Amino acid sequence: MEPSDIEPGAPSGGAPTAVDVLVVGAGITGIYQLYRALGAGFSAALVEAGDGVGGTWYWNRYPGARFDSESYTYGYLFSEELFDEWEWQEHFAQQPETERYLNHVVDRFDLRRHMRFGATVAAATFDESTACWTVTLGDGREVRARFLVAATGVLSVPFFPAVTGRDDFRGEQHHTGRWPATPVDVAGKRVAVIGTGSSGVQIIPALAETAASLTVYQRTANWCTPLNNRPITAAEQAQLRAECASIREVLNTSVAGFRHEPHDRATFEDSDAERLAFFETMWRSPGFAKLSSNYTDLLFDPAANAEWCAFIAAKVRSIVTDPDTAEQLLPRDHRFGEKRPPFVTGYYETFNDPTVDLVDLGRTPILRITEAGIETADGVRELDVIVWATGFDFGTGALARMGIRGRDGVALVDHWADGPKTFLGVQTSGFPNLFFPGGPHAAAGNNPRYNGDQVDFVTDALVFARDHGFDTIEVEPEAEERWTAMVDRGAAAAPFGERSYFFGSNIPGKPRKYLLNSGGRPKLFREIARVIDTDYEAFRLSRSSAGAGSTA
Ligand code: NA7
Repeated sequence: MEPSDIEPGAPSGGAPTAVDVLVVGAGITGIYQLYRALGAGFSAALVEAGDGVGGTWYWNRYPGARFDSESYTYGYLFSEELFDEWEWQEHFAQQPETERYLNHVVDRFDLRRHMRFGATVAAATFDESTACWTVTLGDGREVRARFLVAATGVLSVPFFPAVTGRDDFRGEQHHTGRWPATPVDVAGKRVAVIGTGSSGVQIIPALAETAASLTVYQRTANWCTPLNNRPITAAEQAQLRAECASIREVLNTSVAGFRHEPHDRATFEDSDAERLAFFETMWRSPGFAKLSSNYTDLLFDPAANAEWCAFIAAKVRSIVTDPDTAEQLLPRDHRFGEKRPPFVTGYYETFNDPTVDLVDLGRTPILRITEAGIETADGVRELDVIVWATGFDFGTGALARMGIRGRDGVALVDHWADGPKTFLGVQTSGFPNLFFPGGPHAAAGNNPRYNGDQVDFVTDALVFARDHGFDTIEVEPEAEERWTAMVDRGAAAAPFGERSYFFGSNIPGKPRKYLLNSGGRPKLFREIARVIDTDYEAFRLSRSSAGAGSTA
């Protein structure tokens, strides 16, 4: 096989390039997959649509963007030296720090020379006679790869609602998921934010600091609780280093990929006073601890959930001085945890700023975007900047846009017309040698931990195929049906409701199918162990007529 000649900024055109493993996407999953593939002795290359490293942490560079998983639980665990040498500045790092970290990883492990930026996949076709993928890039250049690993992420295709007149607006408009690299200066400007999901509630306080006015267009309120971020002290840095091995052990085995201790009591086992004190502790706890360390019945007993929601509502009413605004900021349509809960810093306080207004789209829906601003039944609000914090085509969005065709020319979008079908969230039948770690049916918790598990599995599978002289590896339809049925069955019991984007419900026309792994990480571990114990029984391994080992 030929080594990769893909270099950053390489000119377009030229002879096809051949590699064993082509990774798509330079996000946290793709970087790790490239590292593992090279480490396992494959020739490998990575193509990335953006002009730099980071994936989610490249595109979502909006003011206020930051982790809501603890920095040291989100970063890589594969190298103790890396863990030791990188000092996260905050418990929940801001986007620029994460982007710096990922660039550091790429350079430290000498991965950049295998990457090509500004390279969008336009089509990917499996050639049955050679058992190779031909990947056509946006500039027409082709790459042939034995194995194609789409590490394209679940939150990488921004969603714009079909609002009339979006192109008529004369001011600036940006989606949070495609924020420009050149800073957007909102000082003294009239700004609108549409959407109050995790991205909206992060950007709103940040923009309010300098904008002349900020209008928040909210369709549905969310149960927001404090992130409780703070700098990591020198003593904490030392402790993190000292505990590296145990942190890794906890994260590599924990159900959701977090370090938070689960609680051991149910809501009504405590007296009212004890419960109030516990909720105060939860309110002051970091990020997702409010889910993972809360009462054991929080997500399963509606009465228990209502207690926590009443506590949050009382907090919101105590923070937001205008009672009408406070009521509008309280969800009426879902319980805590039924949608992915956002974690905030100064969000509710922002609405006490006289330059910030909340527009309840339930009362006054957006009629259209005009040249001057946003029109509702109350008239046109003139604006200089519109921010679309309206989410993503979750789970399948990127895979559906890559023009993927497998055996017999079948398109992935047709195979998945009724929703994704996968085994382990890494492969689908009829698409040999295609893997998508970090895609649909993958995570249900701290993403890099699940995605890392999947990358490790994919790498092991590639090594197994190579070492046994096979050049094609393809999941059996029965295994795919079993895993997909498990996901669908578990979806009924999942805490997330059907209005959550985890069911695709935010995208008009998208099948309402559960897009996470409802079996959680333990199920993933069990199935991976079974695959390995049975010498990959769930997969069909074969040799192409052209013979194993040749991609050229
Ligand atoms: P989300 O969580 O999908 O939030 C999107 C927001 O946009 C949400 O408030 C939506 O309201 C709102 N939205 C969507 N369509 C419309 C229309 N047509 N009109 C008005 N408002 C609309 O995306 P985020 O980017 O905030 O977060 C995605 C993930 O990124 C997050 O979970 C983290 O993992 C990081 P709705 O609630 O649907 O009424």
